Amino acid sequence: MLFRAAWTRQAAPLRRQAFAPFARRSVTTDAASSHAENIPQEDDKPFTVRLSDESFETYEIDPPPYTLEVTKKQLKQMYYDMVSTRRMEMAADRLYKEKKIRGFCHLSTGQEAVATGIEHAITRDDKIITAYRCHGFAYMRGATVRSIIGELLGRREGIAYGKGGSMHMFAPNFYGGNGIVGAQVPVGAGLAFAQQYNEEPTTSIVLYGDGASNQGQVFEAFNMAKLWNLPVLFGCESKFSTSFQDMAARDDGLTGLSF
Ligand SMILES: Cc1ncc(C[n+]2csc(CCOP(=O)(O)OP(=O)(O)O)c2C)c(N)n1
Ligand SMILES: [Mg+2]
Repeated sequence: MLFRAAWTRQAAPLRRQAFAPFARRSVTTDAASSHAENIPQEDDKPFTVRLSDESFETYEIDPPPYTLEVTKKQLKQMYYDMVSTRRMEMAADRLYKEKKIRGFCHLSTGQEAVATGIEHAITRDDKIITAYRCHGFAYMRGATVRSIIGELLGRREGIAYGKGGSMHMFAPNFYGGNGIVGAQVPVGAGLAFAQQYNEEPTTSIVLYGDGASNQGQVFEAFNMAKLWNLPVLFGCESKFSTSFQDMAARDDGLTGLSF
């Protein structure tokens, strides 16, 4: 009993914040379509990166700025984060194939830029919720690689004490890791509602896959978020080349709202 009480008080294994939150909000794009001139020698001197005109497709909304200020130090940190996430996922891949990870193992190989880019554009006080492909988000929100791999192996050192596995990882201001396709979207709208209700100057980032994008609860969450003007950003992670203009037009047609 004493042992159990001591164990439940054990702090979740989290990384110390690896980087200071950026003062400016920034976006990233692939290297081939972005362009930078007058790159300074110094690591911490900002310079301007110009994104390609094709970086954003929008529907009844202005695109974000096509230029961003960034330093070499920030770009190196982002690269480090993406490579660390990839290596962690490749290690998990190996352990799964060796049958050391049992049950589910949803990897985000190739999607590292999503978790990394989002984390570098928000603050630690903003909230993130996603579906089951969550290892990269847990890592970027502060979980150690050891605690993520430990979770996959069902170990007590895991970020959810070995009880959650691949789909159920949590960290401060990271609300999982959710296994029911689409269910995290209304929960995310609820997080944003709480932020608005408590007058917190923060935003919720709510991610879902293309597989959830036709669900009723997802449209209901969009609808309520717009009606209540909730501080929320919904993001669809699609591995297919679905036209987001088509999706936005469909959402508009169904809900009568423009986003
Ligand atoms: C409500 C519900 N229906 C079905 C499933 C089974 N299921 C697991 S993953 C998946 C596909 C989801 O695709 P997507 O959201 O695009 O995520 P991706 O795997 O492509 O990242 C389905 C249907 C589920 N987990 N929950
Ligand atoms: Mg998908």
